[in-house]
Amino acid sequence: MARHRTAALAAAFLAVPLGLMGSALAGPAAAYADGATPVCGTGYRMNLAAGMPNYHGRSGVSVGSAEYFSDQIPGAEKSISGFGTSVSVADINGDGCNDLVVGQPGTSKTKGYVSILWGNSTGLDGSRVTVLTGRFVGDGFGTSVSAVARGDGSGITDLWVGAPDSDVSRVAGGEVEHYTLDATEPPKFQGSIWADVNNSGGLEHDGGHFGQVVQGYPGGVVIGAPDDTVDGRAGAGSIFVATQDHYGYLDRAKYWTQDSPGVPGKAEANDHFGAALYASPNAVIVGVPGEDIGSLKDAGSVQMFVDGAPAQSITQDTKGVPGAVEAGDRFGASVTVGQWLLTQEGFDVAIGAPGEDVGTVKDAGSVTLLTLTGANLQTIDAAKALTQGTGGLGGKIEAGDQVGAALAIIGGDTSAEEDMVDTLVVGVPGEDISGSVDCGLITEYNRSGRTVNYEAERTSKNHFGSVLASTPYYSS
Ligand SMILES: [Ca+2]
Ligand SMILES: [Ca+2]
Ligand SMILES: [Ca+2]
Ligand SMILES: [Ca+2]
Repeated sequence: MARHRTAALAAAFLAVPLGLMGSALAGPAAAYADGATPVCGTGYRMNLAAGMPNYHGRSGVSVGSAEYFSDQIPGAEKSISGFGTSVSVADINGDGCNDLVVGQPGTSKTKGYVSILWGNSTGLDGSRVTVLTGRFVGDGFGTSVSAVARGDGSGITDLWVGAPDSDVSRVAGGEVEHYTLDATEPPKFQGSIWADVNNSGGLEHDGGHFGQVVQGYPGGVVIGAPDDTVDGRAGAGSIFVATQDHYGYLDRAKYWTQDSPGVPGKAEANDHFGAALYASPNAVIVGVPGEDIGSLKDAGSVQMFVDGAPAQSITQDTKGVPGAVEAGDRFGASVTVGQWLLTQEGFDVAIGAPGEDVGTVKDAGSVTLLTLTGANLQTIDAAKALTQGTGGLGGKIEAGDQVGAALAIIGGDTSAEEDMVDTLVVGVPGEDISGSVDCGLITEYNRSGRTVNYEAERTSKNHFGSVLASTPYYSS
């Protein structure tokens, strides 16, 4: 039986009218109207959303050609910033239009919130929002969100919400709240998950921040505690991989660190194993951006898991991987997987290294594409490094751009079958544009060589592109 502690939790649900949504800002709006045929309605798709948690005094999200700010949304919490700290896209109510989940974790003095904005044929529905409220002040509820269709024909979407500063068990030990959603309201709270969920073997540590990162997949969830202490080594990090039973309860959970049997490397202070996650039913990829390699601090690595077992660790020194291991690369700060980014019908992994120096340009950042093959995805069949400028991505190479700080995939047209081509979305939150420092940029890449750039308002320190979410595209 799942170790879900349900009784004490009283999440508040709120559905209120939305009157002011959809007013776009002046200036260059992010417009996602190019490319694939829209999922929902004409001229509109919401396969990509960007969170803007620190948008010159406001906070909001960018979707399609519109931007939505918390102070415009009746029912959203206006007194606190951080709306858009996390975002997730899924068709929650099954009407064919993608819906948007937005986390707003609050501060040490406020509760966190998660808002569900409903999609319709022209954008996001202006008439209602559904709000989930964290239990306690200062628990960081909404720091991470992941909404994923269970994919078993039940019509249920599982929503996982991280509250990594929760003190319920240990100070900032963290927890994850599990909800289920479908075509009816309100969302149903299923339970809280702690570090020792289902006797996984995990321990609850002060400051472990379980739930700082959460990634659902059809039939399960992977939870990162990137600041977890492992054998006294603070910030080494851990992950939990849990599957769901027929009823959706967690029935198996495994706790992994770099000290777990079969995992290469060693758990060391400030590795931050679990700071980035990719999850599918067969493969889990864990970013370890704080991994030191030899004397090179924070060079970074990623750890593969295939069919529930540890597989290879990859660094920039792994044979077949472009580039070289250098201090501060933070390789593995982001990770995702797409189809035909590099190779037809390949398992193509994209790994961000936002601290990569390009030539002498510090922290310009890069993304590494790898096609992995073999039963345990142990063979690197093809590889490519992406940078700005002539390196395949839009924009120029400049210091502090932090290319690859965030990554997302827009799924290609599945009716193309083996010819399906996904699009990689790369966040460049440190991009300077026309004298605006760190206003940020999102750039799309796919193998056709087409690059498309999206900007938000050209205001310094917007860091547009630091938070991304997308969902596979399916042709009708
Ligand atoms: Ca929907
Ligand atoms: Ca390590
Ligand atoms: Ca490097
Ligand atoms: Ca640049």
